[in-house]
Amino acid sequence: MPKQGMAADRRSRDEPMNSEVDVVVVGAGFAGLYTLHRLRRAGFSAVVLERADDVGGTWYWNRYPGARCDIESLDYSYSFDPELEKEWRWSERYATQPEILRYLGHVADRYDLRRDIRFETRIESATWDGAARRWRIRTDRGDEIRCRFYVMATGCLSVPKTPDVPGYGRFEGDVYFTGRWPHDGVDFTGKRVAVIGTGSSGIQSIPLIAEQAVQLTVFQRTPNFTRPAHNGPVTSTKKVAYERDRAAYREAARWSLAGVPSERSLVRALSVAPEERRAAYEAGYASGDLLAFSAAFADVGSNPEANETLCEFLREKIRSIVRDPETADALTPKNHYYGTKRPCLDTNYYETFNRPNVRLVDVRRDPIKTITEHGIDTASRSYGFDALVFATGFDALTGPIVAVDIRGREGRSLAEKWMDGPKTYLGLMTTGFPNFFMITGPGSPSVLSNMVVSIEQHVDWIAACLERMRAERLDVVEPTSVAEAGWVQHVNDCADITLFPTADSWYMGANVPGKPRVFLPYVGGVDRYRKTCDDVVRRAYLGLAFDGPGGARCADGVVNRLQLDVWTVLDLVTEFGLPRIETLSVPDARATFAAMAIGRPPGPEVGDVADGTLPGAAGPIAYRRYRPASPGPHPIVVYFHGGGWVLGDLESDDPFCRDLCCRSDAIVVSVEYRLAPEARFPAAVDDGFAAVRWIAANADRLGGVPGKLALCGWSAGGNIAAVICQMARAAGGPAIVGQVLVTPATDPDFTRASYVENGEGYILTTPMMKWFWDHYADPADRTQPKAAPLRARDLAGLPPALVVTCEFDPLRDEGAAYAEALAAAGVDTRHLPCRGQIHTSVPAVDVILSARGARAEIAAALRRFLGTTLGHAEQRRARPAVAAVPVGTG
Ligand code: NA7
Repeated sequence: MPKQGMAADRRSRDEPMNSEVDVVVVGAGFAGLYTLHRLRRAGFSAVVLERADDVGGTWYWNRYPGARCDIESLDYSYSFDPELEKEWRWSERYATQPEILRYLGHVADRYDLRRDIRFETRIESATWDGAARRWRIRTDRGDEIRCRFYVMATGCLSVPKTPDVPGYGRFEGDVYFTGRWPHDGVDFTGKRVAVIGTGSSGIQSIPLIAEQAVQLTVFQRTPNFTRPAHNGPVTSTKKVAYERDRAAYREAARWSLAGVPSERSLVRALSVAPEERRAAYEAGYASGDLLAFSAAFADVGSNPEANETLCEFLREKIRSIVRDPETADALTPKNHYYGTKRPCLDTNYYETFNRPNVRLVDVRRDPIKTITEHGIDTASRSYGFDALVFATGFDALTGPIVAVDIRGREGRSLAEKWMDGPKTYLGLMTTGFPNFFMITGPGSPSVLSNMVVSIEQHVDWIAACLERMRAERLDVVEPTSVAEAGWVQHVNDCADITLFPTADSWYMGANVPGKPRVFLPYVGGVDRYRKTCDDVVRRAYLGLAFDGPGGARCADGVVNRLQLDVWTVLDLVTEFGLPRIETLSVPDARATFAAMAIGRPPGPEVGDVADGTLPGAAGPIAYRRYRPASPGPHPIVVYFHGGGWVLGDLESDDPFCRDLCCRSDAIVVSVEYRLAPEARFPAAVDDGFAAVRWIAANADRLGGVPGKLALCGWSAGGNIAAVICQMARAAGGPAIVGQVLVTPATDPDFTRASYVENGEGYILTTPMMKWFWDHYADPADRTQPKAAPLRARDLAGLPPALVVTCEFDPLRDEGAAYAEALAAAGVDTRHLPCRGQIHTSVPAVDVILSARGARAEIAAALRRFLGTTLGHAEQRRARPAVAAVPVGTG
């Protein structure tokens, strides 16, 4: 085995401990120290088991040259005690590892924590004893400790990955690991040194090693995005903001995106002029703030094109610093989006490659064949070294937890349960493992946040839960499988609207061979996560089953069923305080409806767009034709906009029409039917039917293929499309090859469950829907199939249908009922229920990214109806859009 530069292995003289405590905590870093303090304060007995011979956790082990935090120290420190805040002064903006370690030592002393920490003790197994309702903890020193609660405070990046480099172990010179650095330092003077790995640890240590070594060779597999930290004294703006009102500053951090006070940006990088974008990037670059780019624009974490503008900006910076063009090129990240691998802050990283004693080996071009006794052989040559430094990273998030043999109910192993990826409730607990908690576990913001803020939040939540259990005489708590499955789904849904899953990163478990590819942290943000945890408590500890002398209780259910981007939109609507449509005059309602579209993403480019008029039922009506960029002729989709028969025009669903046109590779003709109350029922459907007849008869003129015509409509437009299909059937034409009804109004029965469950809070409300019907049709007319297509006596012989419904839509159940009725009548029907979506989700192109899948399904259905193949434009539109997500932190 390689020689490891480790601290002397001091053994304490304590005898094995056989005792019982309320809580065993594993790890004495930021998380373990605060857990111990908080639990003691709450009157619980606790012992902390720590492998090292002192406190510090990650800051105990990672002593490599240049090791610093890259969240500002003022933020990266405890907030639980104002007195502690007052007495500690950070000497730098980004403190070095020794200073952070001193801070943690100070905290341990100040709160007299060491007396309950058992150092140099490795936990070997933790087994739940169901009969005794206790965990049995065994250590490598022969301790057997029984406890009611077991808390893993083991950090997210504490198990170094065994380097997967051929020949590992052969080298006879000095071998170092950034994550296990010798306590008395290393002097590389006169040495030929190799560093393998260019993540944060490599990037921080390389400039300092280069200053000592006679020659430094950096073996790089993936170039990372890094930029200058501009370290120095704590910035005056930060200091002023903090000193003005410390409590308010800390509270702002707790309710921020990433655990550092900042606003969520609503501006899209692609919506501003290139100069404005560049100015924002320059400011972010100059700030030395890791989070500056996520704070600048809302879409860099989710839209590839937006992200690319930032990548290119940063690539330019690299080219401007590194003198040798070949080295500059090799150092330039090209295979991942900014933020999808942990971005870094550095001091003189790129400048280091201008030094004559530093060279870069790009192992993707010249792979490492093997480590040898004296150096490294690549495919093209042999390198001789005196020392090797592995900066090859960690088995992140899950590694430290499954490193312990944890056995829950019926002896089930946690490692086995997590074989295909971690399954947790809130990243705090896991089903089948009662009274077991993780601090910043997988499925919580953890590594995407300022860790200290997230640690405090978890510890406080756990302590409150234990206090409640004590008060109510409950002794066992465990998440239900429903709650856990719901949370796992939510974590994945959130990740799926970001660019994170596109990268081979440790966030995805991709750095450890054989590890399942699953996005590990929670990307919804610190603020939303905190709100979720608070909601769980408020809703009688939703999803947790309790048991004990005080009784058994469980409020089962899933927290956060809304999609993350829907949640964002609803928050914005609340924040803007939009008036209730049904309280307005019709002109004001129309003005409000139109104003809601201002500033939204425009939707994709199409081949061309032309406006015209066609004969409606009572005079000319306007239409807009969207033609794909591909060569025609194309089949035609006639589209009817939404707006409750009262609102809307050709502009209102313009982005959705573009999206439909691109994705289905069909001409989309959007039709402007007459609106109520000026033209009440049946004006809209009569206009629509007249339009469809005219379009069918004039397909050639529109660039279309005669006989290939489908209908699509959203909301009231879905109602119109459904009714027209019935009218065309009755009239014997024109031929309609398919209908796509997106959250359609099919029946004015306000007693359906979805009108009750979703009547308020999801943009379209039950009162608004009543207002629409009142303007549109007299009560006597509403039950006619021409107003309520669900009421038709016979639905047989209608065109094949796709009916889309959304979970949080008052119209959900009437849409589902129509799909069911169509299918029962023998119509080829597919019902697409959209989880976590609201009435307005599907047409919200590039805003509700989580509805992308539904939009793709709609296009697929249209292509199937129309007999077209996948358009090239559809392939291009892989992943657009807007979702404010943190792009990497502590
Ligand atoms: P990281 O960020 O996981 O970086 C590890 C680096 O080592 C990364 O560049 C890897 O390349 C590289 N690596 C790993 N295995 C190999 C092999 N076999 N061959 C060549 N290169 C390899 O860990 P860090 O310690 O730097 O940072 C961890 C976090 O700590 C950091 O993000 C902060 O949050 C604090 P790859 O990218 O996988 O191609």
